[in-house]
Amino acid sequence: MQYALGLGSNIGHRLQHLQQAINLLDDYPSISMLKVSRIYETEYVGDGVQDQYLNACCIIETELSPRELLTVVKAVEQEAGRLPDTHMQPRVLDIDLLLMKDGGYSDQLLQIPHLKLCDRQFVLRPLSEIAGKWNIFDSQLIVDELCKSEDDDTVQLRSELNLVLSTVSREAK
Ligand code: PH2
Ligand code: MG
Ligand code: MG
Repeated sequence: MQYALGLGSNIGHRLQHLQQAINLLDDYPSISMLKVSRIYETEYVGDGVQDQYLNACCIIETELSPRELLTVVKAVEQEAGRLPDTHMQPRVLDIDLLLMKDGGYSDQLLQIPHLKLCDRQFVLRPLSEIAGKWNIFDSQLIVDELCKSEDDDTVQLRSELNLVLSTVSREAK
């Protein structure tokens, strides 16, 4: 099963936190990191005022169920130094389950597609680079159709920043 994940950070060394997320997920035994987007500097969306985020997306391959994967990403957020109860507050690392390549999932705790995916350009911009043709489950839309790349200066490509995929760990798998 392929999942698209969203990564965000707006505290401290943001790039390092995103890279740590990529490394920890890729190192996880039953997860393979397939694709990583470029990095965007994005204005905070939500109530109140917060510092800007760095946002990126990645695609992983795994046999983990959505709930099992949620447990893993929560552990990765914690390992990167995220404090508990920081929902909608500034955080060191946020990892969201955005989309499944073929399907969706819903229970009381978790919904895929992510409920706010369709109106968040800070997610759609990086996501369209690596999953532009993916279907938004239960709708007729694909990611590219929701992504408004032009004229949105709240989401800026930081082309000088890059997330690295470790070839060593990939070849060993
Ligand atoms: N995440 C949020 C709320 N607002 N804004 C930006 N720019 N980037 C985010 O990752 C983000 C946000 C809740 O998860
Ligand atoms: Mg989030
Ligand atoms: Mg989250």
